[in-house]
Amino acid sequence: MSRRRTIFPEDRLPDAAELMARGRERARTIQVVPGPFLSATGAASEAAYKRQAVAEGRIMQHAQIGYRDLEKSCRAWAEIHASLAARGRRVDRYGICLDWVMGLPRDRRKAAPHGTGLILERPEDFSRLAGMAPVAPHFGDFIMGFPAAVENTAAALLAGATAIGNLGQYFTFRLPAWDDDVASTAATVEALGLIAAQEREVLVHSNLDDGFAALFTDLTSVLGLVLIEKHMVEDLIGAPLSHCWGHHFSDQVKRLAFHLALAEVNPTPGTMVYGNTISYAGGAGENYAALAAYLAIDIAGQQLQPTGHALNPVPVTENSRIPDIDEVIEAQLFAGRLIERNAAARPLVDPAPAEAMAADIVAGGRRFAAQVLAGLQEMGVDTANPLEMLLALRRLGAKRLEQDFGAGEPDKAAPRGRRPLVAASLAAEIAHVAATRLARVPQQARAAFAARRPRLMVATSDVHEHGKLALEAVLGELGADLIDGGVSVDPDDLAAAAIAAGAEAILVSTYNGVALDYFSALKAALAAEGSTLPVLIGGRLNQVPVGTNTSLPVDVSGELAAAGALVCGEIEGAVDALLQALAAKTR
Ligand code: B12
Repeated sequence: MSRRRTIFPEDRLPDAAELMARGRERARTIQVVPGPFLSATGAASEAAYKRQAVAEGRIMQHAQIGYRDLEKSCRAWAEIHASLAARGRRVDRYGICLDWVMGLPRDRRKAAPHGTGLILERPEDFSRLAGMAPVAPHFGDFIMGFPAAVENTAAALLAGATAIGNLGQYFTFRLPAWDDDVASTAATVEALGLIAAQEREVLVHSNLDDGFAALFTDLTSVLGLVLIEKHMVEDLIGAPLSHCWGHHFSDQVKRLAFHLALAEVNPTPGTMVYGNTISYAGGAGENYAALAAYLAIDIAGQQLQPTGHALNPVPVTENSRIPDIDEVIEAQLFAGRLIERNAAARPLVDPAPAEAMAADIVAGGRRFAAQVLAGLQEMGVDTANPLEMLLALRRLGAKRLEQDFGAGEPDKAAPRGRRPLVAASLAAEIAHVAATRLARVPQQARAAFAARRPRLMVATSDVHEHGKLALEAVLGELGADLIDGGVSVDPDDLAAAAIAAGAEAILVSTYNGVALDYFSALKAALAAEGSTLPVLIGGRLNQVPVGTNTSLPVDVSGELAAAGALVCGEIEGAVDALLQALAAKTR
């Protein structure tokens, strides 16, 4: 088989030029319709507004909202703006947290398992939401990168959005029961064509952490991807590309260094720098410390090298549930005050260590990008064709891209077979979680587990993979025979794979607020094959109750246990649960 065939087994792929032309054709009738934000500010686009704020030396703020209930989301849109204005502060932009079913074609949404986010049923709903206050509407999650990319992008433009995404999600997100990545890619290329043909400047937004940044072990790979995305979106399609990043950037020097590196390679104004959400692991007080720690760096970053990124103060409740409106307001007030209080601290910041690291990130990033492009060409991928480029990157995935093209020197002991030039913080953080959890497993249980050596399949129901990685590290250390069940796996596929692989139990890590539906479907699929394999489940075990539209999902641990799941709050809980379940099976 030719090397091209290993990536593209299809005889024919959709024609990228035709798709872009179709997007351009749509732009004859679909152009940005200014809403309250553009009208009130008089800016031609959010990019222009950002450039103006940079010129004034003003640091902008971003809030993330999107409750299942549209009425509540509209209320949030108006209330957050009004509360801040009443205190003399400003929220510049809102990111809308849409539900994952929004990525599916409209007629497939009802039947798919719903998460916890907002569902905008009709194009008018986009405009209604954006009409609630003069704040820049940023439609990111589940707009682009999915089969519904064209209809969603059109609705966002008509609602006055001039920053639309989220290209990062294209690379890693899989929608439930949707395997047609060619259709998703074709729709994305057409939507990008529609954006490129807008009369106003419309930023294509890409959240790097939603994509491969959550999985790369080297920050040079992340920056290399920025360069490759720019090649695809700006050079090949002709739309301006804006980057967001931050969830996984916990190390403060690396956070500042990445900011400086990104500024060097992408002069297009950034959408927002995301909060360091993975540092939220405690209660409100502890999370406020995490919030202050990353905001201080992001403020220093904007003082040293303004990029137009709005700061994103994540409410301190976000690790336990979706934050409520008053909690979003509190976090915004906190950020506004911190920006003010830190204004005079600029001379105290010595950027030298971050600048040196930024130079390494840029140099390594350029090497990674060049190696990826050369490697793809060698495989027979047309690197001047945006559809082939997108699809090849998605299909190769983060692990292979880094293994084959990473900028670091080969090193068999390193996770991707290469020593990272500037190691991403995440691997160390997952190793820390695993070590802490492992230390809590009693000696007796360790011995029993090692002697039993159970064959276990570990999988996730959605994109959240860190719980799975930590779980695998602990169970592997304890001597389990692990089988990778995959990420974002549909329950029927997981049941079939576990039975085929001879697994003795299945461990599911789930976060998207689908725990009960997922477990029920998995149990039914196992039963249909006559299997009673034990299923352990952990992560965020909540769900929006059926028949309600509540914006705060409720805990379903009790229902899960009653339905027969082995519910695990923490990793160490899995050890005893497994030993007992397997002993009961043997009896
Ligand atoms: C990192 C993160 C992401 C990353 C994931 C990157 C990746 N590739 O893994 C990114 C940025 C991509 C992301 C995306 C989204 N996310 Co997110 N994300 C998080 C975050 C910050 C951390 C979760 C995590 O990995 N923790 C690290 C693990 C190791 O720790 P832990 O969760 O405490 O887990 C412990 C135990 O639970 C146990 N465990 C976990 N699983 C299992 C399983 C078993 C069997 C056992 C025994 C134990 C076990 O292990 C750990 C140690 O003991 C949380 C908020 C938070 N701070 O917790 C939100 C959060 C989970 N995300 C959320 C949402 C809504 C989303 C999106 C849908 C947002 C959107 N609209 O786009 C998308 C998902 C899209 C999709 N296709 O699925 C929500 C879920 C809401 C809910 N259910 O109520 C949360 C809670 C944030 C929030 N408050 O809104 N996210």
